[in-house]
This record gives sequence, structure tokens and C-alpha cells, in this order.
Amino acid sequence: MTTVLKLGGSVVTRKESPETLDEAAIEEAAAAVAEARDDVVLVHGGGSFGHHYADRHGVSTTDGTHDAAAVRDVHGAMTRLNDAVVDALARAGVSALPVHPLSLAHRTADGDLRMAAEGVASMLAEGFTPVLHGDVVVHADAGATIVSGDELVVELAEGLDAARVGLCSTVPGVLDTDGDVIGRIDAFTEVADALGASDTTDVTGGMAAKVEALLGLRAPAAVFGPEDLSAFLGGETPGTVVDGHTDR
Ligand code: IP8
Repeated sequence: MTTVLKLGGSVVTRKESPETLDEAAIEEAAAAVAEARDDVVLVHGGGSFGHHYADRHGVSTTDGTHDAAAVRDVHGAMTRLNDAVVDALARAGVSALPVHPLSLAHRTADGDLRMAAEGVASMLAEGFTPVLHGDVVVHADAGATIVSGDELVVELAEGLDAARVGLCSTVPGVLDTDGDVIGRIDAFTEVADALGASDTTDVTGGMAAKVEALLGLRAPAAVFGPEDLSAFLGGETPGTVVDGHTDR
């Protein structure tokens, strides 16, 4: 069984200061992954690494650049963060290997992400734990644009036919208008009022877009906070379960 897990950028970095790791949080997450029940493919977000450089160069998921130095700046920051996450996993005894989307994925002119999952599947089959990250990717007619960790999670979950998906961020789940965690979401209409309309161009931040993308997956997903990471990797479904397949 394969689990695709995203560690949000706000979990692994301190978002308020540029290029600052949250080392304690990374160590805790690595220890939890080391105890995981299933095969895990990890994806982490950009936090104070990628977003800082993306803002500086005016690059987003839709606004691209043809400036190779700008692409290297964003990618370089993300590989520094990825090195820190992979090193912490290795220290915890996980056979972690870095996987850089810049070398693996691209976008078509209409913005669709294309990423072959075979290499990642092969790593898993050989007992490795692939660790991907939000990145810059070549985008037809736009140069290079940002790919968010959330987009990678969706691609990997489908491409690897994952059994479970987890999004670990700094909130304990999808929250209703009172700030309470919603236990289960089967359809977007159930939560549209609480989350606001889904803006499909908002792929890196908005909870509404996240929930809508997760509802489209074949696998059930859980949205939870760092305190529930071990429980999730042990097979429990903490936080909010997002499952568009009510017939399961
Ligand atoms: O934090 C964005 O990934 P995210 C990565 O998952 C970059 O949205 C390079 C800004």
C-alpha cells in the first residue's frame, strides 16, 4: 500500500523569516515517517524557502519567467530545503532519496501538469522513500512556473494509485465557520459556505481548492496537523477525511 504525504511548508520551515528551517518539526516528522505502516512518498511545500524567491522574481503557477537565473534561484532554495528534509529522514533511518520536479515534470501551454510517475514507483519498489517538493517547472509558452506541493500530491496519488493521501499543515483539519474541525467531507456542496467559492487558479494556498482537488481523487485523503502525523502514518484517519467516493 502506498501513502502520499504532504508536509506543508509552514510545518517544515518558519514562514516569517527567509530560508529558516523548523528543525525540531522536521526531526519529529522524520521520526514519524520512520515508523510508518505503509510505503510513503513524501512531498514538502516551499515555506520560507521557495515562496520568498518566487515572490522576488514575480513567478507563480501561472506567471512564468524565461530568466534561467531566476529559475535556478527558486529551485536552488527548494533543493536546500529538500536536502535538510532528506538528511533528517536519513538520520531517522529512512531510505530517503531526493526527487526534483524541475527535472521530471512540465506544464503544457494550457497549464496542465505532466509528470511521469514510473521513476517514483520504481524507487518505492526498490525500498526507497522518494522525497519531492514544490518547485519550478518548464511551462510551454511561459518559460517556467511554480508547481505547488499540492499539485504534485494529486498527480502522484493518481499516477501511483495510492491507497491513502495525507496533507499535514499547521491547522488540525478543515475548519468550519466556528473554527471547529469538520470530521468528514464527501461533497464540495457540504462545505462551500464554510470555505467560500473554490478559486481554481489558487493552487498554492486556498483550502477550498485543496478540498475540491482531494474530492476528485480515487483515494481517501486526510487533512490534519503535525500532532496527528504519527496517528495518520499508523493507519488512523485524524483531522478531516475528504472522500468523494461515498460508495467505498
Ligand atoms: O508551498 C510551492 O509549493 P507549496 C513551492 O506546496 C515554491 O505551494 C517553489 C514556491
